[in-house]
Amino acid sequence: MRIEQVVLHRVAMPLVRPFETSFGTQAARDVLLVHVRSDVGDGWGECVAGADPLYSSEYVEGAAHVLRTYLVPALLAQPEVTAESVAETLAFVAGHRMAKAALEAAVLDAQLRAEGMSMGTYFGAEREWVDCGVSVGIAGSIDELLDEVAGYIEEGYRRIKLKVKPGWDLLPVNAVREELGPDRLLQVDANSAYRAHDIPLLAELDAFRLVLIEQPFPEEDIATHAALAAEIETPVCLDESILDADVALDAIERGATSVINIKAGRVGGYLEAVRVHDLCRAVDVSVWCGGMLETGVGRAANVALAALPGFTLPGDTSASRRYFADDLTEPFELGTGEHRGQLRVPDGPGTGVTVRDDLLRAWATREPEVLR
Ligand code: OSB
Ligand code: MG
Repeated sequence: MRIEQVVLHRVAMPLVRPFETSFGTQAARDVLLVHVRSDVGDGWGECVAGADPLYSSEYVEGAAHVLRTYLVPALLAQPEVTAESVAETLAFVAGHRMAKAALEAAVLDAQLRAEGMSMGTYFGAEREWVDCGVSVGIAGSIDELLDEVAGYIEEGYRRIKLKVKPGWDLLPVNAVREELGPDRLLQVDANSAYRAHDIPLLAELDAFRLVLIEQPFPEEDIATHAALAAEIETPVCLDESILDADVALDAIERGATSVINIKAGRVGGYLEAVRVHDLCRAVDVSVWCGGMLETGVGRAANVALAALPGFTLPGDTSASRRYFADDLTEPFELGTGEHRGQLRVPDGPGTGVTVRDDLLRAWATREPEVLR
């Protein structure tokens, strides 16, 4: 295809409840959407960067800046673009994976819509429904946490993930495990909040039969994750550290991770995400689909990715209403009956969802920026 213009949209999406992690509290999402207009039609991609550089070094203003200054001009200069060529064209820019991923996703959406193929089919999806988990923020008290968790179980979620940090770990995890009973899937995510001297404390989590502990230490610190994995029975899972398929293989070989959280934004795009999946599958490492509080645009692509055969654990692929009263697209809703706790993989062309123009306008925080 030939890209005619790229429009950057900025939208404020209030969350149904504030989301607290070890790195901060978020009350709204500052969403950057990339709209590619080409000779074969349009496509949309969502940038998952947060408003502030707290989860990782990327943040939404930085992503918008690198898109308008470097990434979009590089694609506009190409006479012919395919989703498969985007990463190579953008490789001259170091890092900025979330910005690159959003642009690649928009090109892929346009390409697949033109071909009439769904993202699931393109990625190699092998199921029509995916198992859903929910990520539960740090709460004001253990009672509030138990209420929130009970609500999600009632809604059908198949796995609970608790955000933890020093001072909010053993007690809340113990309380939730008691409430859930021994069989429900329970895991924790520390978003890099611990240090090597916390290994003995983290080892106490073994008592709670967790599915995994996600990213206890800083992104760069593969060695301490390997040291923890050697000390505990609970599987160690990496999120922030896994920047691409090569890093994933290295971390696996060093014994730092035995499960991987795959987020397309973090690894620079859905194509690289599929590569991480394929590699993990080849070495028998389970993967699951992470989330970044996506609107329906990013959620649709995540659900398609989560339908690949190596995604053997429920993902952070929650229903739209877990975060938003109204979604930017048709909402994702959990199934019922045998599909309780699952989301259906969209089967329409591209992402299979449509951006609601009325909401895009109503919630816009700036004028759409047209780059050509
Ligand atoms: O570490 O997985 C994470 C949200 C924002 C940034 C990082 C993370 C998260 C979540 C929520 O845990 C995932 C979701 O439900 O979208
Ligand atoms: Mg995480």
